[in-house]
Amino acid sequence: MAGKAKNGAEKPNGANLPFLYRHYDHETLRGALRKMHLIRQFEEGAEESYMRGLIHGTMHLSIGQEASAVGICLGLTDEDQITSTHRGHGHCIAKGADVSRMFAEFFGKTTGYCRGRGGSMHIADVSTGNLGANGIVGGGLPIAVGAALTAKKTKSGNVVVCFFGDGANNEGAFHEALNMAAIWKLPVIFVCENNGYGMSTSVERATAVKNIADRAAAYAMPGVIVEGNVVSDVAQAMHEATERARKGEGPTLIECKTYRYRGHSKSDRNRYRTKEEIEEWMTERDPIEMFEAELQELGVIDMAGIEAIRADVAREIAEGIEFAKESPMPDVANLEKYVYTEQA
Ligand SMILES: Cc1ncc(C[n+]2csc(CCOP(=O)(O)OP(=O)(O)O)c2C)c(N)n1
Ligand SMILES: [Mg+2]
Repeated sequence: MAGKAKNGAEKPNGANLPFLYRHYDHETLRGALRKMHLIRQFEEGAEESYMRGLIHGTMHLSIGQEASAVGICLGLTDEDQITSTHRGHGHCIAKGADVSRMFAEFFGKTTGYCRGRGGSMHIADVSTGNLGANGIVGGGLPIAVGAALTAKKTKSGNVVVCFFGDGANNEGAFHEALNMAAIWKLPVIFVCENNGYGMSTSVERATAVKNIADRAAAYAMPGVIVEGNVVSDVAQAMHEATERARKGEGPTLIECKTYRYRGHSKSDRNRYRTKEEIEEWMTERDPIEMFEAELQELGVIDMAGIEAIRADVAREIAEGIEFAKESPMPDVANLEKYVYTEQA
């Protein structure tokens, strides 16, 4: 099964399968599969709601990248923190967000995570350790370093995960953040979701090094390349990085090679890539299908169990959309409230 895709990703061979089996019980693994379905169906539901005119503005879907969000967050506690990106729905859900409140936020309703003020690109939920999505490419990097400095100074034992895209690796903030995290040995894990493109620009055209993980050498930290669509590979790399961070040995850069099925945002017409390339990822490397096959192979779940998960997730998504539809709109007189520091 070995072979390379256009962005240099190896085809998965399941070599790290035993890792998941050794470290997580069956219920946790079935929960991870459920979360992947929840992310996928949430985004499909959001996409449909957008088409129906229920959501305004734009949104960035991470369909196809679910293994990275779930594999990274699998071993984290609610006290461990993440910073996310403009393509952050999967990160929020993987870290424990409630899809009803997410839909409500997308619909601009008062019951949303930011009372309808933020929308798709600004969901934050400190109660589950989500410090927030960020519309500024690379914007989460310095925030994660600051949060990790807090964790170190307060000796909390928590780690901070910073998700970012391949496009962010050429931002100054990326280099400053990695350097500072390394010299201070901060408990932060930098997770680059390399989906091959920053808008319409391929990684090959924009980045001098072959792998983004190669950048780690300049900041004296491990740089690990993983099959970003294979949950077990992602989770194993993350486990090692987390142990290192909790022991006070400092940061790690993990590069998850992955792919987004949808366009960059709602206005993308996919002119910079071929249909065949998209189809190859969808048919041969779909993270959910591969994880389902892995779990069946391990005897963790059977087809009836998978179907039950899909149906249960569909019910949760339908209820979430209904909740959002029925929730009240914010009052125009209050529009400036809750934008900065006001608490509930
Ligand atoms: C500082 C900054 N520059 C440019 C943009 C416009 N922009 C939004 S998303 C994006 C591409 C980001 O690509 P990548 O980091 O690979 O993430 P992906 O969209 O592939 O998930 C750009 C250029 C921005 N939001 N912020
Ligand atoms: Mg990208």
